[in-house]
Amino acid sequence: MKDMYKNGFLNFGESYIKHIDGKYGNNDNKLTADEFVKSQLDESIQSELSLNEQKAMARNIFEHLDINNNGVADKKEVAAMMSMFDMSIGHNGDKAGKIDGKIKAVDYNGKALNLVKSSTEEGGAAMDSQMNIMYNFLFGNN
Ligand SMILES: [Ca+2]
Ligand SMILES: [Ca+2]
Repeated sequence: MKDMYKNGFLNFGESYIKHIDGKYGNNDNKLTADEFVKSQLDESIQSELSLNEQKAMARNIFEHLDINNNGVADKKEVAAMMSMFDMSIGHNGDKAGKIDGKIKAVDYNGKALNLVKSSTEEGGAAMDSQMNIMYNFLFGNN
């Protein structure tokens, strides 16, 4: 069960990075902050925000996404964030087997921004700790 869940999100993370890096980046299979920000500006639907606000928000999301702070989001980090959102909307992993084909990077991008939109300093800290919990749950401590 846990492996199916984990692999579903890992596959998603891999295709997410491929999609974003291929469309907005240099196609080296590494997702940087700049590439992520570009994708968010293009694919998100937060039109009521100014461009600078959207950029700042996307950068903020990336900082949470990049758990080990190496400047690159890898598939495990994307998997941890995706599973965190999955938990928060109450799927509890029962749809893990289907997640790969059914959720597109575009949907995920919109969702990510919506969830972070109202976040405060405490919201950001809570997100970091949730990300760490999910990461450790899926991949252990290393
Ligand atoms: Ca890249
Ligand atoms: Ca990283």
